[in-house]
Amino acid sequence: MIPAGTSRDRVTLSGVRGRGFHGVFEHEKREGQEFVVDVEIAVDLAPAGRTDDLGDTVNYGEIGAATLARIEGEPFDLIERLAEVVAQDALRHTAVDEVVVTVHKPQAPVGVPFGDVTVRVVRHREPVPVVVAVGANLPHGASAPADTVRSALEALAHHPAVHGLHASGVVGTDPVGGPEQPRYANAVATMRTALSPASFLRELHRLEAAFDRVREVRWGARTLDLDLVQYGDPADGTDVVSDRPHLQLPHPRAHERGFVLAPWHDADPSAVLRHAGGVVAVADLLAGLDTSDITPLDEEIS
Ligand code: PH2
Ligand code: MG
Ligand code: MG
Repeated sequence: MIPAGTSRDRVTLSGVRGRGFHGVFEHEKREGQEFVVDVEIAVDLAPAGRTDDLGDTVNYGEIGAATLARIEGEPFDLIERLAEVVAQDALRHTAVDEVVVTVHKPQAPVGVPFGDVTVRVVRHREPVPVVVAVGANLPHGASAPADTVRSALEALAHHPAVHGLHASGVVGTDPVGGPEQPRYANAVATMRTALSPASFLRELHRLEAAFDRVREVRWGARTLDLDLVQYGDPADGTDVVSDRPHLQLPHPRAHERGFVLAPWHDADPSAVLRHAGGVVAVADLLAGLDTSDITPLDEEIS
């Protein structure tokens, strides 16, 4: 099944050709032959359409170089295997939700006159754990910040691309940084998603917009803030590290923020975070902080 939220936009690179040594027969491994590969990538193109920034999309030159390297690289018996590794390479890009790879082997030893032989694989991401920090310190309509935080957690839990959401309790916290502003309601939730980091972030921004979030003053008061703290699991090295300005992972300040670490520890006492070149326990980071401003605002939900 295609994960909900997967983009219908596409970047397609077709006819990447090179000489490779893939094949079951000894003469194929010895002499080689031509392989042609098409790569079709599902990636939300709206950000790049807006910013005109190559970093917001997938560079087709990079895809081409990686594909040719696979054609010319380690010989496989099967073109199924060649298609698989090209697809898995493409899925490593933070913007890619899904990829379709077609491998053509026009000179294959088929034994009859033929036009072309192809295999086509469709691959999407496997669900990974993600951590989201929720904050609010302005009323949204008649809703107090703590209720907005609860509604946002509820909406996230019901998002079709989100599975197994587990939320902390909501806490009251002193504002950190920015201008004079009211105290915050904060919470953290862990969940799983098969969306790419870029697509998941877009869904968070959509949810912020649904709560009339305006992006104005940095660190200023807001009706709702949803921050992607971590994507993937640092304990097994599957977490994504990114320093793109709009996709900083892990969140660059999470390690020093009580309003993130305290509710995160509440949601997942064994949580770990990649920090300062290593993997550290959230519990240990939290132990070094003054959290006297942090007060529970309700019982744990969900
Ligand atoms: N968010 C900020 C800046 N400062 N302080 C608290 N206590 N809670 C927040 O969620 C918060 C903040 C920027 O996102
Ligand atoms: Mg924030
Ligand atoms: Mg934010």
